Amino acid sequence: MALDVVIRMKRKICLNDVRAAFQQSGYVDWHLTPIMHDSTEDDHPDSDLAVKTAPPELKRPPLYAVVLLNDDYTPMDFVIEILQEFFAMNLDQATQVMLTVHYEGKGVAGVYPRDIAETKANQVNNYARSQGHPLLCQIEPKS
Ligand code: TYC
Repeated sequence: MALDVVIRMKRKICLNDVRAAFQQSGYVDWHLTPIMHDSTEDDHPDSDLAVKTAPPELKRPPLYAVVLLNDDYTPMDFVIEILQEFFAMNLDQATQVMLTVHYEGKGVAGVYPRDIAETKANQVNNYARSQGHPLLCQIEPKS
């Protein structure tokens, strides 16, 4: 097999390893920007080359706040239950956030990468609707 073909295959295998490791990590929203830093056949057409791959550059995903909005009808206990069930707060934390929403109009239930924030907000809205409450949950880019 020609040397350049071997080099391309090795490079592909390295990248696939990196991708596989990230898929296995379960972290959904990391942006992977691998930098190819190989010596290539263009640099040294006939030499016996080792393949060197730079470590991947990782960027933190943009974060979004999941925000609860106040209304006049949703019972306070229901909001506290939501904060405990969907945002893993204890009773004191949940009560504090509920009161912030009640007195200030809105409050942050949690901060997550976009996909997770959207999922949480949808879950909260669907659950509130299923129980007959008008509670509104939305996401906002974290400032
Ligand atoms: N204002 C509501 C009441 O007085 C309570 C409430 C709190 C509603 C937070 C929504 O996101 C909310 N029953």
